[in-house]
Amino acid sequence: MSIPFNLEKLCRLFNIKGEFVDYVVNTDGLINSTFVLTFNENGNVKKYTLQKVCTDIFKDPDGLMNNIVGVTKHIRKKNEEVNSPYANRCTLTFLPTIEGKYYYLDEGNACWRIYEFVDDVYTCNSIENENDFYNAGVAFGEFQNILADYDSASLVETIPNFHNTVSRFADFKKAVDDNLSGRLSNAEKEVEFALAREKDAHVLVDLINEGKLPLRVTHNDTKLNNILFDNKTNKGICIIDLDTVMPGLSLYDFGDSIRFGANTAAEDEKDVSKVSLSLELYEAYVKGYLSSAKHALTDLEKELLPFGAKIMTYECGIRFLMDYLNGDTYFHTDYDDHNLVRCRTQFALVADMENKMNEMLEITKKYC
Ligand code: GN1
Ligand code: MG
Repeated sequence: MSIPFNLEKLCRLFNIKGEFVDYVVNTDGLINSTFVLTFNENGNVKKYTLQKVCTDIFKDPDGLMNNIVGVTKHIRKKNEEVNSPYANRCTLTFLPTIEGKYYYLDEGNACWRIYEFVDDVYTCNSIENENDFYNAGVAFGEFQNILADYDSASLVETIPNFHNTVSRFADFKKAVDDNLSGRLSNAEKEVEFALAREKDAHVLVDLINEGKLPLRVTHNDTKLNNILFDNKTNKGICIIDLDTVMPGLSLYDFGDSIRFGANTAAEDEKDVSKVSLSLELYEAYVKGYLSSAKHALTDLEKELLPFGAKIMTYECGIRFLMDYLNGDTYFHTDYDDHNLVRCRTQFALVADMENKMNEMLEITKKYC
């Protein structure tokens, strides 16, 4: 990746002192650009994470950073109140600029921010054992629980209609009609799969409109690699990637975790025969998630958790497919059919979840 700006100069605007040592690029996310920078501050090695926020997608950096600063302060305060051993690493700590803002807009209108690097933690891109996924469930359940008393109406929607599956479906249909990339003929089976499930896209949106499901403060991008696990205890201690924290459904957060983490294959596995929902992993996550979140959730939310997993996987599949049809303008891609490959894994997982829905419901009931 070429470095579009003098990184060191940028850090000085956030009041970082010390001698700049080096940086590495972190390539985990599909949207923002992330760098880890090392400084030598009076003989101490100090690391910071610098991010360039993608303002094509996050159009209101001010609102976004207000959301994040409010929510991270709340999480820290709650951890301090209970003397959590992880209180100093329980959330991200953003640095203000010399002017007192939590981001900096450069000459090209790119938005930069810096947070303290969290030490003694690791991240996972896939699950090696059930206990790690149980810990992931506890961590996202705790995130939900801790934010249950935070007013979701005080947050801006950083991406409007982000998980509104009715509007996602309409955008998807438009992408099929427009066929901007001319690739529609490569994706006929996938388009048919998506169209056949239009009814599903309405279920949660209708329940919100009928006042039956509450909007909460949710993360909305609960991929496994958005949790920092403690090196010593393996507990998930800090939730990162907070750009999509906004009002949403608990089901979105639960569902997206299952979509990503309980899949027996990677999100972009080319061999779809490797894709399936691991019921063992599903159970490990539900058990962990409900152990920390169950008192914050309504009966209807708990009942709908398996459907949440299916609908989030479906939504992600239509987003990848839509981007493929639009000519790869949203997600970073590494090769020509990358978005189509990702769509196929998501739809294979949806199909497997449909077959396993009864088992998912039974498992969920055990921990409600
Ligand atoms: C994007 O950038 P990353 O990897 O955290 C996307 C998520 C998708 C995910 C699929 C803002 O997340 O919604 O589920 O890719 N984030 C945004 O891997 O669109
Ligand atoms: Mg993200």
